[in-house]
Amino acid sequence: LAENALTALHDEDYDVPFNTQSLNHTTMIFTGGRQARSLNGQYNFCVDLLDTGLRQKWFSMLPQPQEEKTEPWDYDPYEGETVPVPSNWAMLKEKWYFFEGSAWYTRPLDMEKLDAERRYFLRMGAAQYDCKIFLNGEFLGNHYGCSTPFFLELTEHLKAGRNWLMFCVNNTRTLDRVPMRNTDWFNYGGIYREVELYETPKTVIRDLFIRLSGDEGYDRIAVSGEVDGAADNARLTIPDLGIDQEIPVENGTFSAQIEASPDLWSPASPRLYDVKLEAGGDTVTDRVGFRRIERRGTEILLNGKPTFLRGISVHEDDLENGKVTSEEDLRRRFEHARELGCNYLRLAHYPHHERAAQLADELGFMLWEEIPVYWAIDFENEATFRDAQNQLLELIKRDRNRASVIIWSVGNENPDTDARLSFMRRLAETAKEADPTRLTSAACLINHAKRKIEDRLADHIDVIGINEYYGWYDENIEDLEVIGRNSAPDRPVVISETGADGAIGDGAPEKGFFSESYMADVYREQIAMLRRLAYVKGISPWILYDFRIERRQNIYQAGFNRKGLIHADKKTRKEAFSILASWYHELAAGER
Ligand code: GCB
Repeated sequence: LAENALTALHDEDYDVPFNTQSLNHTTMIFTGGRQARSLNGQYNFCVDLLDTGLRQKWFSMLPQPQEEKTEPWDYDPYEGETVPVPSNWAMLKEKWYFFEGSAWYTRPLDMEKLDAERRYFLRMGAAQYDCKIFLNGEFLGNHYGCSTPFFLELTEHLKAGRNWLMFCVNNTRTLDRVPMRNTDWFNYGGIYREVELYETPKTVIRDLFIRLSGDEGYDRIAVSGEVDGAADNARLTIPDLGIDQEIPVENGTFSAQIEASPDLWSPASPRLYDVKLEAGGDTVTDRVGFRRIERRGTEILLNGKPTFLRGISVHEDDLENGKVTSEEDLRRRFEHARELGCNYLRLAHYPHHERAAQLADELGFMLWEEIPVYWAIDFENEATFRDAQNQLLELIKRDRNRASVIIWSVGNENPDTDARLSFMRRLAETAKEADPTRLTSAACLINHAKRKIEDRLADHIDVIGINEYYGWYDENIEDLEVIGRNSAPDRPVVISETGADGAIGDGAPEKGFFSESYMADVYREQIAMLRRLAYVKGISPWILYDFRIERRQNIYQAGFNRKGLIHADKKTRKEAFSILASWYHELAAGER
C-alpha cells in the first residue's frame, strides 16, 4: 500500500498548495495583434475520478524508460490515449459522458532556443472548472472559473529543448462555485478553448482600454492601460482619426483623453477603427468601434437615440462539439439572428468565446454578456464572491474594447436575501469601476402573487432584466401589464427570457404542452401583449437553439431544453421562428 493512499482526506491535505486561485485577472496580458504559437492538438489524457494523480504526484514524474522507473505509478502521463484540445471529454467517448472529476492532459513543449530578452506567457482560452498547471514536474498555478481566459508567465520556468506541460482539469460541481451544483445547462468538462503561447519583449502591455469618453459631449477618446516593465511613454495611433500621440507612463499605468470625433458604431453602421499602442518595444493592436450606450430614465439610448433591443438568447452548445465553438458556428448564429431581425443577443449564462464579441463588432449586433452567478450561489461565502468577481473582471478586461457589448450582467434569477444583495451589489459596483461606460443588469425576480417586480438588486443596476414565462410556467399573460403598473420601474426593463418548449420530429406531440403549435401560440400571445407594454425596452426570448441538459427527461425533452426557435441540429426552424421574425422586421422597418 502506498503511503499516499492513507493521507489527503481533503484537498487541503495535499502537500502542494494547489487551491490558491493564483491565476486571476491580475495575471492577464493584452493579446490583440500578438502572434501566438498554438498549443492546440493532441494531448495524452486520462480521467482520474479519485484524484490519484494529485496524491501520487503524477505531474512530478518526467518521462523515464521502463527499466529506470523508480515507482509503480498508476498512470504514465507520457503513454497511452490522446484527445484533441480544445474539446469537452463528454463529447469524445460514451464512458466519459457523465464524468465529473479530474482529468490529466500532457504534451511536450519544444523551445528551440530561449531568448533572455523575451518573456513567455501561456494563455488558456477556457477550462471547466478548476485548472492546475504544471511544467516540467512543477506546480505553477491554478485557475477557477469556467469560461474566461487565464494566463501564466513561463519565462522563469521554460528551458531550451523539450519541456513538458501538464494540466489537471476538474469539473466537479460544488456548492461554493460559480455556478454551483444546479444549472439548466450541461456541465461540459475539459479544456474547451484554445491553448496558446505568447512571446513578448521584456516590457509587456498588460492592458489597454479605449473608448469614447462620457464627459464633455463625447468628443474625446479615452485611453488607459497597464505596462509591465520599463517604458516612459506609450504611443497611441489611430490612423483614420489622425491620432498619433505620446502618453506618459507612470508607475506602470497610462491614461489620456484625446479630442476626436469618430464615426459612431451602431448595428446599422458597424464602423471600426484600427488602433495601435506601443510601449517599451511592445506593440499591440485592436479594431475598435466608438459609441455611446446610456440609460436615461426608462430609456436605453444608443448614440443618444432611444433604442428597443430586438434580441435572442443563446447558449454555447453543440450536438457534436459541446461547448467548443468554431468560427463557422458563430457565423451561423449571427446569420440566424440577422434572419430573425435582431439587433441584439444575450450571451447566456457565462462568458462566451471572445470571437463572438469580435464578430458582433464587425457584423453589427449589440450584446449582453454575463457571468454564471446563476440561481442559488453560496452568497455567504467570501471565497465564492472572489471567484465570481474574478470571472467578471476577466470578462471585462477581455471584452471592454468591444463596441458590441452594451451590458454586463451580474447574474440570473437569484433569491433576494441580504447576503445575495450584498454579493451582487458588489459585483455591479465592480463592473462600474472596471468599466464606467456600459450598463449593468441581471435577471431579477417577479413576485407573481403580488404581480410586481420585487427584487432589491433592481436599485443597483441600470437595466432590470426579467425572465417571464407567461404561457409556459406562468398562466395569465395579462399579468405582464399589471406588473408594469404595480412596479412603475424607474429604469428600463428588458425581458431577458420568455419562451416555451416545442418538440419537433418523430414522436413530437401535435398539440398542447411541448408541441410546436403550442410554442407558436405562446409567441403570438407574447407579441400581442408586448406591443402594448411601454415599460419594456427590449426582449431576448429563450432561446435560439435547443440545448443539451440532462435534468430534463420527459419523453419530448429527452435530455434537451426544447425552447429553441431552431432545433439542436441548428438547421430546422420551428414555427415560432417566423412569428418572432415578422414582428422584429416590422419593428426594424419602423425604426428606419
Ligand atoms: C430560466 C433560466 C434558464 C432556463 C429557462 C428554462 O429562467 O434562466 O437558464 O433554461 O428558464 O427553460 O426554464
